Amino acid sequence: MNLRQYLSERKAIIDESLDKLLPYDSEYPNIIHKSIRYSIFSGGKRIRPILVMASAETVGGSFQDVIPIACGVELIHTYSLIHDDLPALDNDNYRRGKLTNHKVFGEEIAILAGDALLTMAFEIISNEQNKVNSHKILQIINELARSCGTKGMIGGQVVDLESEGKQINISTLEYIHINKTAALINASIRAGAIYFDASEEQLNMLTKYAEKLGLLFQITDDLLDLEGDIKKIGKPVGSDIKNKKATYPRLCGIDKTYSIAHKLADEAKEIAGSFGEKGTFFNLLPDYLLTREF
Ligand code: GRG
Repeated sequence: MNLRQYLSERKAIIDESLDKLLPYDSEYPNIIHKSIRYSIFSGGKRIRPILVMASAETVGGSFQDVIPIACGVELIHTYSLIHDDLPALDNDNYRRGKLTNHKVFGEEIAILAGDALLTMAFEIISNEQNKVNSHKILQIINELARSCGTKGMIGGQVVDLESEGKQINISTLEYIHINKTAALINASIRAGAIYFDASEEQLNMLTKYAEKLGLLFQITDDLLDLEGDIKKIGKPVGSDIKNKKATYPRLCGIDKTYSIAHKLADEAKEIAGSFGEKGTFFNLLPDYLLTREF
């Protein structure tokens, strides 16, 4: 498998599906649809939706069937980015190489665009009820909702905020990463598998994999914020330092952070190995994350 080609083909499928699912700029009230489309089509990697599709295939399903769930996950992710960039939170001017949503549309519209994306995600996913057993869709909605709530992304974000400028220990840092970043990644991976009736054993393995991958993803994000190339990551480096964020490099130093990241990647690959041929993408992804430039 050529991973870069695979990622770019899958991203194109998601981009096309999002384009079909979202209201056009021309639809009334135009400003909110412009704002939503501005952030959705600003060049995200689509990692989470790709994970939904890949996990469906890992348990023997077809990726086409989970595209609406995959798109829903990207809407949730984009909502979190728009809100995270707001002046009340990170107050960032750039994201994915473009001005942040509130810089273009104003804070009021940016807040509403985030709210709309979160609710539209569940509207789109619940539309799928006709296709499969509604019990599965309900379980997916339940897990996704949990992953974005106070026991997931929001919980992680709150502890992240409370930790700014403070000396925290490694278990608090892990709590932040596991909830702020890994929870949605975990729910994405589980969603694709749940849709295709994965066994308890398969789900347990995928969950263990997702936990490693989610932490690895955030650690590589922290490293990019410190050492990345502004042109490639699309936003100024050093924003974690500016916002006095708790990160692995700040707590453990760069060398130790790299060794933690490599250990997580090895553990994730070992788990992916148990899926055999069908787990090829999951097997290649950790090393790709270790060397990613954006
Ligand atoms: C709901 C306000 C609010 C916040 C929740 C998820 C989150 C917490 C904030 C978003 C900012 C952030 C640094 C999140 C950590 C997860 C992460 C590494 C996001 C970037 O994800 P990528 O690299 O982004 O997949 P692209 O641009 O490729 O979609």
